Amino acid sequence: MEVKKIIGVLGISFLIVSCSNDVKKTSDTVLESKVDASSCQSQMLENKYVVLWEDGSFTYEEGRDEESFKKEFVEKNLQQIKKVYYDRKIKFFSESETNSVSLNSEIQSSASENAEQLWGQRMIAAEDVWKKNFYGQGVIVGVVDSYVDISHSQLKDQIYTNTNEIPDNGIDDDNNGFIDDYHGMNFTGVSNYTISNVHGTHVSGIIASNHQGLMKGIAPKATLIPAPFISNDGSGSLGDAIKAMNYVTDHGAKVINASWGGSVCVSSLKEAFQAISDKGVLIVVAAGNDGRDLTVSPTYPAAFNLPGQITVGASNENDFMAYFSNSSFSLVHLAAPGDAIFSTTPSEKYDYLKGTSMATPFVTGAAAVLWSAFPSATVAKIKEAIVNSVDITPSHEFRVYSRGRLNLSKAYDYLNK
Ligand SMILES: [Ca+2]
Ligand SMILES: [Ca+2]
Repeated sequence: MEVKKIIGVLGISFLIVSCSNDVKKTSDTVLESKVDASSCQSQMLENKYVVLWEDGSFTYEEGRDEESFKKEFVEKNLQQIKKVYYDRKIKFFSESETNSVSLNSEIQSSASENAEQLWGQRMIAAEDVWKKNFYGQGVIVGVVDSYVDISHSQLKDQIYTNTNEIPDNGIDDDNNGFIDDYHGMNFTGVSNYTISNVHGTHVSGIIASNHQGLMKGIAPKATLIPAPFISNDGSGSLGDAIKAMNYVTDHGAKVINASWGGSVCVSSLKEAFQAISDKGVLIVVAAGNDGRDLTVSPTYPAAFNLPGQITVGASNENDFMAYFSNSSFSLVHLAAPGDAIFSTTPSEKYDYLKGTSMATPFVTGAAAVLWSAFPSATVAKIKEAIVNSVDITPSHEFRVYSRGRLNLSKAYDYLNK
């Protein structure tokens, strides 16, 4: 009887789906419902849209106002358009621990202090895998973030170079659709900038700073593609993020670091993330800093729960969950060091920051190191190794799926057995 009931339900749902195909498409039926949108008004961006096409691809469009966008764009392309979503704001998941410190003042610190400022590297046992000569070499990592100071002496040699492009001539020399994308691509829409936002440079240092200075990146020989989409004032949109993620994936990134999120209203954009994930890239996402359970109150992209996604919470120096870290036994996979994290900042400086923004690049760097050791491993296998080889302290298990904190050495052993 139970089986019959289920079949009956399925039959009805199929019928509903086939009926809905007969509903006449209009610019109003393809545009995201105003009811959904209005409840998320504060995160909605005016006149920016993410368009899902019938063939499964996405594009990003701007309109002068909604009526003209409907008339001039949606109605003209109506047959090819599947759905139009409003773009949404996102935010970073970090805050400053201290004021910026200059290189000179840090040089005066003792060797032991220097060792302890890299407590995260020690705790995840990164050295064990570095000793085996795996440093992330040959692995490309997409830094979808704010601007990266690509001239920082601990980062400059790890920055991706598009040798088919001539920089700063205003021409798309290699015809890939992007002008002057010599060291990555700027998706902020701001062409002249000063690097006043430290976030992208700090995250980059955790992933891949070399070991010839105060900082030791997790994957010091990985290659970074900077794809900034958040400008100095901290504003950025999910649509721009998806554009940047597509760019780094199309240019060979195996891992994308996504130290941002916080959108409660973009579950509809899951399809866009899925499309990027389907290209065979691992997306490592920050859980967020609201101290809440994502199972109860999800934010995105942290809670998308895609097969090719790892969502990361933050742990502290005492190996407890950081007070600010979001958690979830189903949606956050593991914790990684994210409190009082030392790393590179613009203009040859260094700083401590805290946040799941800082925990995420530990996992991103770990994935790059594992891929340099096991180049043919699938995204699923790398994720499995990272999630299943955490350190768990029975007295205070983390409120995450794996119950534990990243251990790079054990993840290596997991793949090496
Ligand atoms: Ca180009
Ligand atoms: Ca050029």
